[in-house]
Amino acid sequence: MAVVRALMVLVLAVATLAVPPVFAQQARSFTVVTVLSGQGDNVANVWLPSALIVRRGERVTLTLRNVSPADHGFAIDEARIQEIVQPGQTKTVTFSHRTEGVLRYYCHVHPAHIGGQVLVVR
Ligand SMILES: [Cu+2]
Repeated sequence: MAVVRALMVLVLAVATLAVPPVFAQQARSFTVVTVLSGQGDNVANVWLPSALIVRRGERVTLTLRNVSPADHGFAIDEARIQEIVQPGQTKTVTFSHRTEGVLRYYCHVHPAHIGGQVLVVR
């Protein structure tokens, strides 16, 4: 009986080792919002959050929301994304990036509009 039990434990241990580790999820979603930040002469439009971290190769969905009173752009050159989001509206974009690196996102309508970065990691 002890031999059978030991054999079962051994089989379970081997089976556990044979199961591949759980890899990172294959899709990731974020909501990115453009807001007015600051007061008086120091008001600026900002896309928030200013940094997103994704894994290379995974499918990334960004929901772009514009809660400011003017049209704003959202562009990521490496992902060939260039959208205009109107006030109060939402747009969704998806991309996947195969290599590690930093992708800049920015408003292509207003050079002073503060964007951010997508950090693509292994
Ligand atoms: Cu803008």
